[in-house]
Amino acid sequence: MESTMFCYQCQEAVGNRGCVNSGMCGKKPDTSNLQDVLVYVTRGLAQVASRLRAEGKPVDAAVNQRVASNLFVTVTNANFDDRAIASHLADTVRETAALRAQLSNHEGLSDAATWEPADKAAMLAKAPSVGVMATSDDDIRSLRWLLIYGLKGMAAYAEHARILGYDQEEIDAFLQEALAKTLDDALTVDDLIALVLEAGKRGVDTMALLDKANTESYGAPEITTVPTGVRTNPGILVSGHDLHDLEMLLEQTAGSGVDVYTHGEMLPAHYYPAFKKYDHFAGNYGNAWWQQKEEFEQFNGPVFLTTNCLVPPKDSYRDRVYTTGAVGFPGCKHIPGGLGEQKDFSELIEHAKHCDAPTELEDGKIVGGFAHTQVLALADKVIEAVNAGAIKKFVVMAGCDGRATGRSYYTDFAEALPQDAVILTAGCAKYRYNKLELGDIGGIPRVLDAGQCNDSYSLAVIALALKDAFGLDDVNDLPIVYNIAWYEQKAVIVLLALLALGVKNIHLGPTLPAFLSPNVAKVLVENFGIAGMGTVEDDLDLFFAS
Ligand code: FSO
Ligand code: SF4
Repeated sequence: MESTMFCYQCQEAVGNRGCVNSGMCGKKPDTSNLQDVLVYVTRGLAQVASRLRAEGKPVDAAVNQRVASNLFVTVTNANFDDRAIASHLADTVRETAALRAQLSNHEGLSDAATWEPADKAAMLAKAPSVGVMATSDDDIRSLRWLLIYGLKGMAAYAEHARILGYDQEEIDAFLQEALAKTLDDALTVDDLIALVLEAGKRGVDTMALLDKANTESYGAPEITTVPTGVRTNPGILVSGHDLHDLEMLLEQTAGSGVDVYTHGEMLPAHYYPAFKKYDHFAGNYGNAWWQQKEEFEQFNGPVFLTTNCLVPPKDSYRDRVYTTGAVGFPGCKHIPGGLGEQKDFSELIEHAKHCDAPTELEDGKIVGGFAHTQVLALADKVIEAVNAGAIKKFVVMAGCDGRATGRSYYTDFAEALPQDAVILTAGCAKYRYNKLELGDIGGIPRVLDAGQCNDSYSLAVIALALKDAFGLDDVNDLPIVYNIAWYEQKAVIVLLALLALGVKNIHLGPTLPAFLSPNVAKVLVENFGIAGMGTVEDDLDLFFAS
């Protein structure tokens, strides 16, 4: 059958090669193709902006936001709405033309920076010549898209920080320069490897910026017990990663008789002091993103997606799904509001008032809030437990969850860990084991959840602090092993950031990315000891051999 699209950016790529007829995620060919073209013109805009900087001219903050938000729109499970994507595309082309006019030197500008499509048909027709398969060399293609996917993750985190009023010109300038370089056919494999590693360093900076934005806005996460049961009021379920959206919704629902629950990656919002004052912030409902079809159905009230991961909704509850920001789905109500603007949730709140209370899925609790400030406050206790031999090893099991059946490995692995091992986690990967009764070691829980996927940064801060506390020269000498699950492009920047921090021997599962060519995979294996996932037994032997 003839291919109508090509996408291999996430862990669900068909056959671990690529989705060619339609996405496992539900993305249709037109959507995928429009996303490829949106990325292409964004690379063009980035080239013009980088040229302007090189000419010593200032680049408006709106350009930084445009580049980052366009990339965010193309992250897996964010936007399925062709109309929205085509409109971002047309706006970008127009803004690029305006910016181009400020350039003194137009020589060598790429097609991406100058192309102006007449309509949507022209956009779609462009896709095959600008998407993944437009690069013929296996290794250049692999590195180019590894870089672009890492930049998508970085862009998403930069956007979260920007929304809270935090940005860094150096981060945006690098992001755009690196994007522009993906248009340069003169770059060699070595040049691209250097850029990918540089992206990792900038990924650390971006996550540090977001950590600062989150903690200065909402306080440092604290150890918190989050209920997983339901109350009797109608509710609104908030998913995704955007804390500012949640804050605005909590403000507007106060006193309305509507409770607010978190889903998936929004769970860690409960750990922030600023959100504890809302009595109607009721708890966490359900599990990781991929279980939403059943869970949204049973929630009965409106569901609000602030970022990915959205699964194409069933007809039975589609009218209850509201999106905002980078997220979109045809037929779902999109709540507008840009940087610094208040969003109006009155329609969503009115909708909730006419819905039944959520159906109870469970009635337990999840304990979390072990971001770096909290763990470092317990440092003496942790160091004592390590010195006394009560804690033999920390196992970093951060990352993403997903539908692949092989991911039951992570539950089995967590259950089979020796009793003197502590799990450090962040991201939605934790739902594979955060409701198990794994106990504690001298009062230190055996699952320490730092927060969302971006809070993997916290785990790195903890590791670096422990390295200093134990007087070690190398972070790899710590009793820490890395068994990470990945799904989409934010996990790519997290991985590159860990590599930039010098972390070696990371095990990545449930499959290695389809976008790694054999040679690029070899570079990662030889230089960083990256390995895939084995069986629970083999991996336990490997990790606990010494
Ligand atoms: Fe999960 Fe989705 Fe947070 Fe990702 S909800 S999978 S890496 O978007 O971002 O961890
Ligand atoms: Fe396939 Fe993932 Fe791309 Fe969706 S995002 S089309 S599942 S590779």
